[in-house]
Amino acid sequence: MKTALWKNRFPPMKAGRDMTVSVAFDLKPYLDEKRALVDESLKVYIEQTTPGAGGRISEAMAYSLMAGGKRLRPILCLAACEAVGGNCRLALPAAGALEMIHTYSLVHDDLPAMDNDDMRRGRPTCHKAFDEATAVLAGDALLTSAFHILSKADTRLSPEVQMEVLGVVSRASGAMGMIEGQMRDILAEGHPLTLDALKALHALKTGALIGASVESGAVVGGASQHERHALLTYAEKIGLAFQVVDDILNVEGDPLVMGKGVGTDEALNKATYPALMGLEPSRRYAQTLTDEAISALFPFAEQAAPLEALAQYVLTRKR
Ligand code: GRG
Repeated sequence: MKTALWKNRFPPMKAGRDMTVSVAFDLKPYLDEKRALVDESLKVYIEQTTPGAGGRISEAMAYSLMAGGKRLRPILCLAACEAVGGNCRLALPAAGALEMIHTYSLVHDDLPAMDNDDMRRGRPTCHKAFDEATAVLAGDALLTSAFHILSKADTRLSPEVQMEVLGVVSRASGAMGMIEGQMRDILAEGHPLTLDALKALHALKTGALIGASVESGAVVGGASQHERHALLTYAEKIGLAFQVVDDILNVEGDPLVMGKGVGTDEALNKATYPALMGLEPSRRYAQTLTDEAISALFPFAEQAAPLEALAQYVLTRKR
């Protein structure tokens, strides 16, 4: 992985005249360290939330959860916590819960009633490896286990902070966020969408959970309102960039690297950024969104180096 170069910006003056002090930030060891932390916690959370359950349901949950996802949402959560000066270990329950919710959405999205996909994270989808009923239940269990983890009393955090995180995550994953986005996506099938409608759909479908990842980390880290607002702007921009890149990868990505099929959007005649704007304008748009996300990190100086590198990662990812 390339070394991300973080620039300590002074307030922007005129274009091309911003003073910078460069600090090298190597994202790969950071990602490796945080992924290991998240994976370790997730194994514990599955065990904690499935005692008494039959082996099949915890097996199906673990099958999808431990299948090698990028862990982008939990790592954003930990990085946001650190950007505001918090201890990222305190954000691990929120980070794990967000990955469980994300994985549930993938398991359900892959079902025949939705996208009917055979491959996910480089292996057969949950309903292919088990069966449809088990996949429905495994998704349900991942979602409810996530809230179980969030609701466990944690003496290291105040009850107010825990309640705030519960509110942030439940809003983003429910009918005010991801579910409404998915509903709009389904309703849009066979209907042309305007670019604004597409952006609004994605702000809900994928943006809401990415926003909640950053926001919950910020809350655990003790962010001020000003810091929380700046981080929400960052999250909004990278959430949209994530989706634009996802659409581009669906056109020109390598299915072997991505662990899932490509060309599916065009086959289904789906509204996507490349379809509505063209491929090259979509690339430029993703770059602009990334630049805007990074600008929003200005108040955090060096502490936001991982968030800046993560924004670049979202832009340049190949899977
Ligand atoms: C509640 C059923 C339901 C769906 C919610 C998020 C979502 C809507 C559906 C997921 C399907 C999908 C392919 C969405 C497009 C963008 C996306 C979320 C891709 C997968 O996220 P990555 O790339 O995946 O972070 P990994 O596997 O790395 O975690």
